[in-house]
Amino acid sequence: MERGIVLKSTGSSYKVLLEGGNITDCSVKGKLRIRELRITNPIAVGDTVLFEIDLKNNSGIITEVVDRRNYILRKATNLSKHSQIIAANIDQVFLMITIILPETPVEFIDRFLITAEAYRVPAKIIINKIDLYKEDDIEKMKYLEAMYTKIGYECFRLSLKEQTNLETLKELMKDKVSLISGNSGVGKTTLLNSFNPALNLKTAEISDYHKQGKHITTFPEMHKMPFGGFIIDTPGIRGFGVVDMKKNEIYHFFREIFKISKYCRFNNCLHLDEPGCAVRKAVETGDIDFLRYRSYLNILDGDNDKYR
Ligand SMILES: Nc1nc2c(ncn2[C@@H]2O[C@H](COP(=O)(O)OP(=O)(O)OP(=O)(O)O)[C@@H](O)[C@H]2O)c(=O)[nH]1
Ligand SMILES: [Mg+2]
Ligand SMILES: [Zn+2]
Repeated sequence: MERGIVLKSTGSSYKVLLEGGNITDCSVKGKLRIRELRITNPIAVGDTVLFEIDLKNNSGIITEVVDRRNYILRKATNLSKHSQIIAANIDQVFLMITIILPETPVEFIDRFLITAEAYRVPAKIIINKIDLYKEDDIEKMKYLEAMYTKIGYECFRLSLKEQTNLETLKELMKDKVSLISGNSGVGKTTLLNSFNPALNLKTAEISDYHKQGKHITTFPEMHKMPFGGFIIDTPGIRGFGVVDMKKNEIYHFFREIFKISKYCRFNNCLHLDEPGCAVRKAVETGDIDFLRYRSYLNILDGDNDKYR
């Protein structure tokens, strides 16, 4: 029996890294015991698997997925009851955003952050393409930076074009398993290529017309870094379907809202227009940023499709 880590999954075949450093293609024979029925992919990138070598085909047959330390899920589609594991056994997630080309909506950021919060995976924000920003964009960047830093999410400015702050990020990712997520075209794959030019992964200019990325990366894939650690590059997503959160649970994952909610008069307060709501009061005084509150309201509203 061999043991390895799944680097990539394309549905029926898996690229597995063995402890010695070799890479083997594996498949699954028959049915794996699936613990969670509503998950579309029983084996995900980052999973540790046990497999038998099939000498005939020089490939492996996965027989078991070792218990996960953690994982991060997103909904397959809004209406679907099924979820997809984006990756398993991760130390931290980085959300890469850009102020322009493309513009990352605040609600998109918040959907991602509450998901990370729900799965208890530390999240940090990378603001890329700072070389492109004019005065207005810089103002906007500073606003978001202040807003997220205040509630405890570290933000890092980056320009992959000018290679600014690359070393800081490298230090953060060294010897860890990091996942990078974000809209298509923000520069996720470019970051991996900057860290390891030998990877030579495919990237593309964003479209002139739509000012959006072209969904160049199509499957999540984990890459070993020359400085130690792994980075999981993911396909750009337009939106982030928040998985199965109950209405009265959503605010638990907005850190600053949760903190203040204990001062609400009613303990079943949803912070809409209930009397004695401390959250609404904090929004009025500016202690809670209106943009965050607006994200909360939209997510509560269940409008998952808007940012998909
Ligand atoms: N000006 C500028 N362009 C950048 C920077 N980083 C990346 N780009 C460009 O942005 C475009 C998109 O980069 P990708 O790395 O393909 O983006 P991605 O996030 O992997 O996109 P998907 O795979 O579609 O999700 C490429 O043309 C990059 O050269 C940067 O810091 N500044
Ligand atoms: Mg990419
Ligand atoms: Zn309230």
